[in-house]
Amino acid sequence: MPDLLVTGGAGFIGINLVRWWLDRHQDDRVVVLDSLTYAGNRHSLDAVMDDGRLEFVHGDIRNTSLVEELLRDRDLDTIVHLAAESHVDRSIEGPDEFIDTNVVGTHSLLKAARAAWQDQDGSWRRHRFHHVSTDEVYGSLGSDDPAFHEGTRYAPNSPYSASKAASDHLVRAYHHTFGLEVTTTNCSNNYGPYQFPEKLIPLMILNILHGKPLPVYGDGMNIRDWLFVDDHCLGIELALLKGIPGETYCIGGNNERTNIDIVRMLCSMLQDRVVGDETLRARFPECPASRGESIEGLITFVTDRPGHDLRYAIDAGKASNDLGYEPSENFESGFRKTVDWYLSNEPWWSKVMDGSYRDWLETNYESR
Ligand code: NAD
Ligand code: TDX
Repeated sequence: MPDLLVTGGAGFIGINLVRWWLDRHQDDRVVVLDSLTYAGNRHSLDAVMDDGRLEFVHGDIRNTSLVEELLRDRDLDTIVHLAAESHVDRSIEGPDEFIDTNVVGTHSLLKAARAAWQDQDGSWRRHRFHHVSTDEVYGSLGSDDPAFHEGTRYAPNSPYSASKAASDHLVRAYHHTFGLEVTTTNCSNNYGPYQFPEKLIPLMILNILHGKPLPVYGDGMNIRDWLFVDDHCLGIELALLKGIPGETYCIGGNNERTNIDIVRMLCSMLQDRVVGDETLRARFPECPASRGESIEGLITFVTDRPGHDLRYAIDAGKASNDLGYEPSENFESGFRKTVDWYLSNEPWWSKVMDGSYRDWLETNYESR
């Protein structure tokens, strides 16, 4: 069975994947490599840290010799590469970090993998490099266009998606030229526990609870295909266990919704929850529902994101046929689980947002 290096394992999808993997693969070890940017939170792994099979390394994927050393010393045969700068709006404000981490960082990781896994005579040890990418590399769909699939032409529109597209091409090139055994998954918008509250769903949940405006970009009619994070973890697991080196797999949730529908759905769900729960009304006095007012009144249409892609949708037919992938979470249940998680985990999001984890880290971890 594989022993994994999970890059970006202290981020949203990484935390969920580490938990998913350790639960289902009793004989495997997992090493998390994460540089703990604003989006990384080592404490999110606390619940699984006692498991002797998990090790956390505070370090950067751009440190090629560190990665090579980890792969050799820990005898790791699989990389699941999640580490990235992941927020589109930040890539518009400042693209440099996206090129450094997503492009240069991925290349650094590929070099380390090759150095550790390829012998002097050119032969390879057993290995797999799995690259986690996004549907955004395919650009934007019109309302009636067929969904993205593995053969869709790349047409990235933001500095974020362009940096992810570049990383996909580097991964492909290392397979084609050097024989590195790679698989890539391109997935749609994830949601679920531990997502940093800058992304649409957690941002809206927390703004609702605190009675802050709900900023909807443009007319709110942009469409995303929402994927519950556990279904994404299943897709990654299947690609690792059954995927063919050199292949890419599109992973989606079969849940296309407009942004305004998502926001209204969260308003309605939390309206019912807060009105019907005295404890929530006491915890969140600034939420309009705590004063008997409508949460929807917080919806505020704001200037659109520059270059805002209209629609993403995934055709996961290949993953379904070749890997047996089927998303299991339906939209309503996934949303309910997510809202429940944020209501039950205030210590997590309040610390993430006020940066107190970061202060703690600076005094407790040496950077590599
Ligand atoms: P995230 O921003 O929540 O987490 C990223 C993690 O990477 C953080 O823990 C951060 O500290 C770490 N990191 C950043 N730079 C690093 C570096 N140089 N070295 C080591 N670690 C570093 O991101 P996420 O939402 O968990 O996304 C994970 C991956 O999945 C990304 O590659 C992203 O492009 C891709 N993806 C995400 C979504 C989504 O909806 N969230 C959808 C499709 C694809
Ligand atoms: O405040 C907001 N208001 C708003 O209307 C925010 C933060 C977002 N939006 C819109 C923009 C998008 O149409 O909601 C949609 C979702 O936005 P994000 O959560 O920022 O996600 P998106 O830009 O679609 O990208 C996400 O999915 C693909 C992830 O952040 C990427 O990492 C992933 O590759």
